[in-house]
Amino acid sequence: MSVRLPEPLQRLTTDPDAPLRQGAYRSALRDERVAAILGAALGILFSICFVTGLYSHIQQNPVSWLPIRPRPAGLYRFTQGLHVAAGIASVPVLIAKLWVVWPRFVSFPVARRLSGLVERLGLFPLVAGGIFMTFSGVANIAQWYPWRFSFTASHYWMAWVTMGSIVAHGGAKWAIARRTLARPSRRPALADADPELGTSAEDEAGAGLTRRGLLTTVAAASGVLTLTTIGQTVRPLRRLGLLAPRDPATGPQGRPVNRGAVNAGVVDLAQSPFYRLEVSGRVARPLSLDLKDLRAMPAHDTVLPIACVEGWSFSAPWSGVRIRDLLEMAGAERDRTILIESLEPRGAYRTSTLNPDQAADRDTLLALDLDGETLALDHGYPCRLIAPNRPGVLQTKWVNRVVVL
Ligand SMILES: Nc1nc2c(c(=O)[nH]1)N[C@H]1C(S)=C(S)[C@@H](COP(=O)(O)O)O[C@H]1N2
Ligand SMILES: [Mo]
Repeated sequence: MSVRLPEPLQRLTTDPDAPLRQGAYRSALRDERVAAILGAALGILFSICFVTGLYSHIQQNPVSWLPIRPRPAGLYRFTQGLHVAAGIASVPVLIAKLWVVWPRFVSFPVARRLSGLVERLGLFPLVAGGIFMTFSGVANIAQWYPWRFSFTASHYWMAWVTMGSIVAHGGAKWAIARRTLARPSRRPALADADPELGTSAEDEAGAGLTRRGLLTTVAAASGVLTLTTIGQTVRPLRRLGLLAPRDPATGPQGRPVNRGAVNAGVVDLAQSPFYRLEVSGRVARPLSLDLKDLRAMPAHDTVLPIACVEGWSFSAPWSGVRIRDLLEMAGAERDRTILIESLEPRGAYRTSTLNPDQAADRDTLLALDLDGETLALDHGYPCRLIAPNRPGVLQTKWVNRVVVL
């Protein structure tokens, strides 16, 4: 499309001082090649975040046409670790990319052609979306909520806006980026950048940061940020976890906790001698079991991860009663969704559901023990759900009811 803007609008958007202003932002590093490389890196990192983020979304908001399978058991731990690592790695890349292309946002004229104006307006959701996604994600893993709106809803919907803009922008820039990257790299010509300085060839050779230097710095910053954060999941990197909000070895029973029994308001109920686990709903024989009954049932051992959406995780040995044994004992109808309820009086985490495949899995347990000891109160005593390939937020603690829907 090549529609000229009407004359008055052109004049309005044309700044007589344009060359001067642009000169103020001149740097030999602000070139198309650097912009293309950083753009490609951001495109890849954001795509990884988008795909793994969608997976996390359907884990937490199940859809009937794409049921979550219980295997591989460690899949969610991997995808969510990758989500957070790629998001963190993208922070320095995004900052560098914005720095490189900044003069274009403030340049005049805003646009001579309608297509240019459309492209320029399209930068708004791209830039705002990129900044919002990384900022809200990083704030969330640091458990800092400087806003009133729901993190999950806004992070999810803005992901579509951002990804849509990335696809549109990538499409618009594809040809030019390919051409730029296909050309052999040459030293950025500082003399071109600011002719008034009359830079000589000698100055050029020793002039500040090179293009490679800039890209290496950005890559190193990404690497360091990522390494110092994934210590919250990758145990050998634990001691590097300077920026990790969670240490995988600190907490009751040497395991981290997000929300403990006090904050959840379950201290008394969980320790009450009147505690019962009820199995109800579409069952032939509703059950009401106390702790002794649960201990008398066949115990099953497994090693499974708790993988928080925030990216931290730990794998541990659990022992307890299989959900499928409980369902069989109660004479539950087959192929039903199972609701798991907590003693917790309120809050988003007090229930979760299991689809029929998940409920039937041999490793889907109401765990009574962690690391061979009775579950600590903060880890969900008297019993908690633990199931393969599942976000931590759905591993419901302090369970007192299993309902066959
Ligand atoms: N009832 C209840 N279950 C819950 C939670 C909660 O707040 N209430 N937190 C969930 C979250 S977000 C995570 S990551 C895991 C953490 O398990 P842990 O505290 O044993 O490490 O428990 C999950 N189960
Ligand atoms: Mo979590």
